[in-house]
Amino acid sequence: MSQYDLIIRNARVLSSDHDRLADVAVKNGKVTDIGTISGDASREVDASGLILTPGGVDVHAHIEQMSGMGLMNADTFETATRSAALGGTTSVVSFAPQSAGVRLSHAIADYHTRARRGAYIDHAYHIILNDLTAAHVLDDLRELIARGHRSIKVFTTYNIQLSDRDICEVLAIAKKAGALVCVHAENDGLIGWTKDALLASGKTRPEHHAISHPRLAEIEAVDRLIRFAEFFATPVMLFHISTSEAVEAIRQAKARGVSVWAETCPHYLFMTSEVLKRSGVEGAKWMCSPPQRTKSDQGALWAGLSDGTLDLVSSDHAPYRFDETGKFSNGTDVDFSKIANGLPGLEVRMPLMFDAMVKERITASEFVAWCCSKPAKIHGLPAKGDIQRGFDADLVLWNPSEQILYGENDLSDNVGYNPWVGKTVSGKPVSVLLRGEFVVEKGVLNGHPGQGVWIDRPALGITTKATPAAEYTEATT
Ligand code: DUC
Ligand code: ZN
Ligand code: ZN
Repeated sequence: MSQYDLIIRNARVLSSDHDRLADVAVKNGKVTDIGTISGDASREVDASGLILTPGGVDVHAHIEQMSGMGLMNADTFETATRSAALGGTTSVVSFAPQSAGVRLSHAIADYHTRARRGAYIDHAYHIILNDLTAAHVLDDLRELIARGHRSIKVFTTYNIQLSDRDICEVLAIAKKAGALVCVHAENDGLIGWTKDALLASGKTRPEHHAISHPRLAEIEAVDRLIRFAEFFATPVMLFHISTSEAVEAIRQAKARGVSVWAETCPHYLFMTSEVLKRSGVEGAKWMCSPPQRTKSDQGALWAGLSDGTLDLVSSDHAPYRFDETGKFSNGTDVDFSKIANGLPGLEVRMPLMFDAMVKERITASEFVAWCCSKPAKIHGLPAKGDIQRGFDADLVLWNPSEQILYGENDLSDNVGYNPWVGKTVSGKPVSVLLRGEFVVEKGVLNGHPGQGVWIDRPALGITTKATPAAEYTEATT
């Protein structure tokens, strides 16, 4: 019998702590050895000229989820995760939203059934809360956190927002139970007022969507959530940061020790709001919230990633077809506020960032940190996001000399358009392994729906740090 199941030989191996030519051995789905390996394996792959990275960890993707407008998105677990796998992502955290009349525990059970049937890659869920008065909601929440669902998502806008009072409640519970609270942080009042003013003056096109989400809406809500994180001394993850001012607020918060994490997304790093100005309603393809901003914001986002102010890059995959089932479910002749928000990103996030590495805009260790190891660490995915002994053998073999020219409709999700059409990236994920099995081999999908498993995410350690909030909780308990 062979010593290993698989040895990948002569690859340039990138991990959180090394960049070197090496062999990687896999046994029982785990990385067991890295270096010059003399043992034998049932299968050996010569990876000369290729780059081996950890499988991508995308901790922000909407899959089989109802939008704030009550619209089911276009992807199932099968279509979303096959697309993710083909783009070099092997773990995804999507959302299990609370919905009226359904217990949270049932919502999670329903997602388990769907994902178990369809997912090509490993997965977990953030629990979205929108009504703390629903029966059993807080008991279910505590129970679910204890059972390995250790993150919560709340909104400050989007028709499903919680009040500040309720966000405080969630933060207090999360702190005690060991969960990470993730936030879509934009000020609802500012957005609502601006949107109404634009519509009243006849500014109804997709490009006006960008103006309807003033940068101050993000700045105000980010500032507020930072103060809340400080008050409760519990970690907060700020999703999809888009403005330079928010980056600066997070930088200052981190400098004074606030436990705040932050992500940004490829569509803020590589696009500006100019994309919304295409003729007719074409711009709707790129509409998302917050919207793309300016070149100068892009610079601030890259600088924020480089100095550790921003922690990671997620896709915010939000799939809506460019037709009456998706973007135009309210009709094509409608104002921007009635067009579904979001663009697909699961398949392109890793190649876009890999390309930035090949072009030396970012380093190899930054690529691994932002796309793989930090998302896994911050969101508590054990044994994911790195190439280390004992870690899951979730691996991607890239050919850095191959290029991808994105076309109109060449992604494997169910969205029907590619928002990156016309862009060429250097580096192709030729083979992708999930726990040692080839999900993608030589560019061809080789896995099967249901191959992915749920990732148990143990609760965060409970902090003993003294906090402003403790004064009150101790007095009342
Ligand atoms: N913004 C989000 O916050 N979620 C999904 C889509 C979008 O544009
Ligand atoms: Zn959001
Ligand atoms: Zn989102």
